[in-house]
Amino acid sequence: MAMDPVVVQPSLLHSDGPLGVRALTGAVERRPLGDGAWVDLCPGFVTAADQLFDALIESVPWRDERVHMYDSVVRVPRLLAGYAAGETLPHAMLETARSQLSVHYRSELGEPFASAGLCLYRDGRDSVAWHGDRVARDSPEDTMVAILSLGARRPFALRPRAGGAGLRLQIGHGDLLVMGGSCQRTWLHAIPKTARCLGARISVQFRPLKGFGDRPSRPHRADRPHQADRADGADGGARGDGAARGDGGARGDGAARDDGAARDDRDGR
Ligand SMILES: O=C(O)CCC(=O)C(=O)O
Repeated sequence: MAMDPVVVQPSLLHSDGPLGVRALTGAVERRPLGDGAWVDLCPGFVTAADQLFDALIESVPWRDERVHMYDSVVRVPRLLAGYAAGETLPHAMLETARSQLSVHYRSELGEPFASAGLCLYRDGRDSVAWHGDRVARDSPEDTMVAILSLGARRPFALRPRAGGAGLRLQIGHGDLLVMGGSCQRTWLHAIPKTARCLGARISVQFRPLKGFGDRPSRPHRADRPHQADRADGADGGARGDGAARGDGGARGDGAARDDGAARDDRDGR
């Protein structure tokens, strides 16, 4: 598809050496979230991530989607692509990353990662609203979603579904974040809009069959007009945008609070 030029901030991206993935053993930090949910973080999982970012921007058939919402049609505020279980991924490196993740998490997850969903956030106006991933949020089983982040650093916001303080993790170029345990059932996550972020970000979400089936995730009901399609940053971004409070620094700043966001609706379930 014809796509508007995507802004990249090369000076902010650091990725040396050959394109590859680092070993996960000993490199992953787990943060228990409560209610049986956790996140794992592995900064710099992908090496030479610039190459992968550029290749994905060029080669992925990004879709600009619209969703029907009540009596209107709403633009999904990010571009999407999806690869069902068994489909060839758009870059060999993603196959390598998925295999490595499958090996590392096999004993805990009990099965490999299967599908891959991709999001392209063209700039800080693109976002994903608060949600737990479709299907898994209603499943009694624990599961995992492994997310590779490429390009601009964006806050990854999490908050308990039942209410209470959330946290923001700064996820940068080449970083890996894995949501596990009950996270899709008991916690919500979002990529808030931000006025600070000028560059593009790609996320690659690997999901197992357990809790998801073989299809990559699709747009969420949470992507409704007041929540997601206002390009003025006046929704979730402005309410709980850590960047507006200057938390654009070190990754993994789990201490950054998200109290404003806790006032948000329990959207789109
Ligand atoms: O871009 C991300 O890191 C999160 C994407 C996400 O939550 C989703 O597509 O369900």
